Amino acid sequence: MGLWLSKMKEAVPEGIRTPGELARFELSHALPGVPVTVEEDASQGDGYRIEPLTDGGLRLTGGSTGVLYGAYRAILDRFCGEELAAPVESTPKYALRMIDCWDNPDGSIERGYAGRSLFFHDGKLTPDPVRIRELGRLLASAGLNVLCINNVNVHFPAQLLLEDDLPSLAALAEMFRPFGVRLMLSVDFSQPMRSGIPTADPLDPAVRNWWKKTATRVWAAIPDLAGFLVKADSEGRPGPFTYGRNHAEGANMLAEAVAPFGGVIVWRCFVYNCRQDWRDTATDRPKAAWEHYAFLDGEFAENVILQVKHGPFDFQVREPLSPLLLGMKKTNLAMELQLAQEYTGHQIDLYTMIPMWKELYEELPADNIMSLAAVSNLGDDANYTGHPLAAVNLYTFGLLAWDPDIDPAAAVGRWVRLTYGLAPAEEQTLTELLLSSRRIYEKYTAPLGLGWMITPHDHYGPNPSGYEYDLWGTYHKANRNAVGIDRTAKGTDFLGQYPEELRKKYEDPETCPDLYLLFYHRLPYTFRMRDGRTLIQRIYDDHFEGLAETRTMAENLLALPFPEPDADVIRERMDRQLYNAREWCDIINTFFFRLSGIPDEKGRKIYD
Ligand code: GCV
Repeated sequence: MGLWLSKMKEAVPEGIRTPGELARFELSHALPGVPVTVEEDASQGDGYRIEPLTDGGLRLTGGSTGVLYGAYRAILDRFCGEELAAPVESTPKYALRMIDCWDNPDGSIERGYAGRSLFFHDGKLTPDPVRIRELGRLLASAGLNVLCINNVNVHFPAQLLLEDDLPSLAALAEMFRPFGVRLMLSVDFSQPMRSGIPTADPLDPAVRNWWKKTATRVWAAIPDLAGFLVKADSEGRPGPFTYGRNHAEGANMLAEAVAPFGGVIVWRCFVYNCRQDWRDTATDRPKAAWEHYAFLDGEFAENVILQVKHGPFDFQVREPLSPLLLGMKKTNLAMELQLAQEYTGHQIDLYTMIPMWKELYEELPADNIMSLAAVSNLGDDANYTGHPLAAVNLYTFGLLAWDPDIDPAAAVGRWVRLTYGLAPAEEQTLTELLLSSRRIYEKYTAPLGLGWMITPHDHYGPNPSGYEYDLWGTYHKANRNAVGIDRTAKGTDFLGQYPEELRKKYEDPETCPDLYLLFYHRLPYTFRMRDGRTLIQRIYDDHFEGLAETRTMAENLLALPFPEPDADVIRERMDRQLYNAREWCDIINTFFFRLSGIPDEKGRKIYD
């Protein structure tokens, strides 16, 4: 077993049925010679307590899944060289710690950068049990407990998972059961129409009945299915709007069908006009989610969770926290993060996310949400995440979902120590490189919160005006004098969706934090920033610095003694990152120089 479980030498055998059995197996093989007693107490759920005993052994108590999390905690602590001096107790902050795979039945993965699907091949759910057991172990050891295996864009034949292919889904659910991982399924809101019902109207009795019968059949096959995940009325997917119904009516209809079985409906809030005319300046895409959902606060059933992307756009390098996560106090919320590096370097460029996640928590009270979800960065590559160092995002996401107070340096440092047997100074170097990687990527790509200067559709590499005259509502409006969109009360008033304290923090360009400046404001290139630099100079400086820092990062990274095959992959990807960083730096600087005609004060090479 590789990744952060590199020291686990024994594969999980077939035949283990429960998390408790697995906990005992893992402890006996990973900590031979350490006497551990394991006591299960169902009332503790995912929680556990580990007590060091005077004979050098451990007493582990916990819920039926808690003992497994406790076992991994004890094992990984020992692997990190941390001896337990006093009892530790732990329960997760969030009950649902979810990974959402965007895998299609043909084996492709939407926004996948680590190979093909681990689950689907040629239209069928045909996972390799050996890899599923490895994956189960990875997820459980990171504290993750819900896995949605199919794309939220439910393309045919994914619908068959609720029909003829249900037995394969049930078999997969069984494979994951010993790991405490429950499956979730993305469903097609219009699926009743496949059975000859002429509508998918959520208030139509035949539709309601179809979902109830379907849920009964599905939960009979998979009694611990976590629920359904739904992308409705978004980017061409079907949904309640077709029938003049709102999203509470749509979600609650499904919620009623799954409630008798303890299922949840995770309903995504990624709804916006993706056919916008670029000439239309009245519509401002970041406002869309709030406009569709805020007025429905309190209207959703108890077993509905609204899953909100962390920012109001779509996983850009820098976006403010989505206002929905602050404004819907009477609704169950999940925050959706994206481990798949769609806009953040395709698992070619280094991009460690936990510093960004912690920034979100500076404005998000942890209790505002009841679940964390992340779009998967997994695939069938031998190392699971394409870039071996991208696995840090999967592991640290698990730690964050367990405890959002986690210290980013400690989380990344733990992953480094578990993954590679490096000397202490090298561990420190790698930890620091990983922690700095997001800021470096941010510097050489779209500046100061602007976003969207990326190659359309593929989303790798620069194309400053690629989306400027497109349909997706993602415009920067750079001209010869100024750039950005005014989102204050004088402009689109997106900022008006926030509580007053945050409005004040961002509304004045003189005091708005630099890194969000062009998210909220339209400013002339000659605008004087607080550090005395002009806006255009800051754009040039950031890009040159980002490129220089990537070069230094490459030197330091490639000097580390990674084992093969990781060393090879890291070298090859770093070459591509260096190329990408140079393209970004030169193209963005050239773009702004050609528009503004303002030269770099430091006389560096920008292309005329
Ligand atoms: C699964 C963005 C991505 C799409 C993704 C969508 C979503 O638009 O580019 O690939 O679709 O977000 O989150 O639903």
